[in-house]
Amino acid sequence: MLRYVTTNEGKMREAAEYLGSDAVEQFDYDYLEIQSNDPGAVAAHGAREAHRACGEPVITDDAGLFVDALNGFPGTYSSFVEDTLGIERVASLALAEEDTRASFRCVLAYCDGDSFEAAPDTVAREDRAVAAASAPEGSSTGTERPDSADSSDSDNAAERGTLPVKLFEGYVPGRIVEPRGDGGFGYDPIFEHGGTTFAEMDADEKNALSHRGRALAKFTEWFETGRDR
Ligand code: ITT
Ligand code: NA
Repeated sequence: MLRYVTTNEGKMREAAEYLGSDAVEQFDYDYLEIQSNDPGAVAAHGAREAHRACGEPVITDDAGLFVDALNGFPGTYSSFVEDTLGIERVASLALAEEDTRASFRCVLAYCDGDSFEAAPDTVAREDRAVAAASAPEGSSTGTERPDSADSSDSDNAAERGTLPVKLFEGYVPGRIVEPRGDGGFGYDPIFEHGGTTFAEMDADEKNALSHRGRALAKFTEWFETGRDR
């Protein structure tokens, strides 16, 4: 069975809603997160570690909120900033700016120990163009590559570096608002898309347009159509 590696119940709810609760189960494993402003690098590193820990096919999910006027803050540090500042203070910082545009990004990393033959670039071109246009410099999303960040932190660096991982990215633009709604999780109450905050949507509505829903759609298409191998 496919394992969704997360300690976050909100992520798991959305993944199970999208993939079906009999197709995926939670692997509540707190992998060591590398420090990087690239969510793809964080997710890829986690997927290798989680696969090595359980031997089953795994997906990791690294996500974050990127506020344009704050140069992409809190980005890959969204979890730490949610715990330290809290979402209201992030909203205050963003709302002090003239430009309140922001985006959510999610990178899913799949690893089952098998290799993938196709070109390793799994991020759709059009999405990348959108992300590049709006994301701050230096935060461009990864596709699979030899992880330089992986090579120094483990005595199994060589093996870890060769375990193939496939990445799927989702991106959604929006803007920061005062908190509204009590659904969803994390930064959902302060993120508005099309006049509605993510916390005002149910999981189904959010999946239809969210960063995670878009990444899950790409994963599903690949997973169900031969996996390029
Ligand atoms: P795992 O690493 O165990 O999956 P986490 O919550 O630490 O759980 P991240 O490292 O990816 O996950 O941190 C993501 C942060 O962004 C965290 O503060 C989440 O609450 C927030 N976040 C992620 N996806 C979100 C979403 O769809 N809506 C609102 N906030 C989200
Ligand atoms: Na995390």
